[in-house]
Amino acid sequence: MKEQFNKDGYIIIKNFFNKEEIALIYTEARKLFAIQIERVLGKKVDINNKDEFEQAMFDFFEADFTTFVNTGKQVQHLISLHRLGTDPKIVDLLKSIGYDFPIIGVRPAMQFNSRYLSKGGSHWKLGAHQDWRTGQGSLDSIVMWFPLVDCGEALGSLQILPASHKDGLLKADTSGYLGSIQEDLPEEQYVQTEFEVGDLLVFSAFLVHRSGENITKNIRWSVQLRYNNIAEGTFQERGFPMPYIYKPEADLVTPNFPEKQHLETVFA
Ligand SMILES: O=C(O)CCC(=O)C(=O)O
Repeated sequence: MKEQFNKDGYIIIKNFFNKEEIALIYTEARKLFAIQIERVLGKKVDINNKDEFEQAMFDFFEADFTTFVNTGKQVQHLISLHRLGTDPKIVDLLKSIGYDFPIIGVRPAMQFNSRYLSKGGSHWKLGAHQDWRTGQGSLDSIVMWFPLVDCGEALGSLQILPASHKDGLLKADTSGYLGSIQEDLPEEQYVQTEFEVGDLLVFSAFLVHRSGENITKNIRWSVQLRYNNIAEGTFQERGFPMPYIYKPEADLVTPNFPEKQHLETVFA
């Protein structure tokens, strides 16, 4: 496995996760959205009726963008998602690819990609990029990507350039998530990935990859987990850089809230 990973810069492991553990994350994410869909749109949605639920997601996005974004942020904090990211199976996998001392690179990220969940049409899919530019961790930084639903070309599954991890850090237009590579890339060498629920893609943070084109009316639900190797020499020498910024709002998000009586009710 390590040999293939080092050569190609990625591996796809079929049935790595139990379908049930993935289903739990997917269910909890939809439940969070369903709570706010009911509050904002005034209607109960069946999270298992895919088309009805996803249409309600689009309506919610249009009706109250701020709450939609906040709900999307809460979803990133699901305990089921974080538990999966620290599963011993993942640690063993990292060790089998050569990590002596794995550490979490950044919080897990869940995406729900659809052109109907995008303002201005740009950030529902990412152009060709290398994740190392955002993470800046160990040279053997690893990204794990998996969908919460069966996912192939039509749903815009990830496209990767095999062995591009050895090309170094390529020039990109910004260092942010939307930064895309400005150097010529061999279009014909992209590999279109395909997954069933439970499958896992593991790739080097230097591997060039991009979102596919979701041509369906459905949402592409996916997760990314990122790890660094504390034992990697240049990471230690550079003083363990941490370029992700995580900070609270300076002001109260809900002005004049709470009042004393709210707390009396909570702690009655
Ligand atoms: O899931 C996607 O379409 C893109 C995710 C990705 O490439 C990333 O966040 O690095």
